[in-house]
Amino acid sequence: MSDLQTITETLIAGDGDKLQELVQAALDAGTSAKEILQKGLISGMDIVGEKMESGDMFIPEVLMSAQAMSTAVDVLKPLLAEGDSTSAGKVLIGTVKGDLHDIGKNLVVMMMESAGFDVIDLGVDVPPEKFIEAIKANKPNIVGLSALLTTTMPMMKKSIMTIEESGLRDTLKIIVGGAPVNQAFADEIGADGYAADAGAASKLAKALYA
Ligand code: B12
Repeated sequence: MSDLQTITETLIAGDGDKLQELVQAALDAGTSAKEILQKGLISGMDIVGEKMESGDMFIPEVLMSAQAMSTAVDVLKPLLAEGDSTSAGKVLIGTVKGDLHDIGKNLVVMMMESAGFDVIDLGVDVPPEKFIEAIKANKPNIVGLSALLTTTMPMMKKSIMTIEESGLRDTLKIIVGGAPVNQAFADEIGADGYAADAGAASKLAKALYA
């Protein structure tokens, strides 16, 4: 089995300590942080999702994989940083109300920070009113909304509408993302942009703020 396959298997098994060791060993052997993230970890979470859907894995096991993923990302974090920090602007981000998924959002935060953005992370299950309060308090240039469930996608629309109704829409750009989200949905709900992954998200934020 290749290093990346072993990483994927260990992520699925939810063994965080072993996973950290394997990630470090792969780095030491010369595999790039990006490759480990994409081909070892994110592809592993996709398999976890499939197993969850088919009933072969249950929530506690999925949570163990999610926690293992976070510890592995901690090892990769310093190496994934893009490096050119030109004080890009301020980003406010959160997973919308009703949705507790944050692994992808946390990766977006990491890439944005490493691209030089000042990021305020509101966490998960963020109601529209909390976005409004935080926009008033922090005056971000960009607001990022994350959703991983088809049932919480409408909450993205609600959040955008609430921002509009509060008269704050013209002061910022809104970007959206998460596995079930796509460009067509982003257009439909009036977002300014959509990105499929964390790297694309930070490029999009730069393009919109420039
Ligand atoms: C881990 C996980 C969980 C964990 C979450 C732990 C955590 N701390 O996040 C737990 C166990 C809590 C969980 C719970 C549930 N989950 Co879940 N979960 C997953 C799983 C396996 C992986 C998600 C993940 O982390 N992917 C890896 C990251 C890196 O990818 P990502 O999130 O897509 O993020 C990337 C991009 O989308 C993008 N991005 C993300 N956010 C943003 C934001 C912006 C602004 C931008 C620009 C880009 C961007 O960049 C990211 C990085 O590249 C997925 C399956 C899957 N393959 O998606 C199911 C999945 C999302 N879950 C699912 C379900 C059904 C649930 C539950 C309802 C299960 C239940 N019966 O209770 C609950 C809901 C809880 C809730 N209210 O949120 C379904 C959703 C189905 C659907 N159509 O809606 C999925 C698809 C599994 C499946 N195949 O059935 N889950």
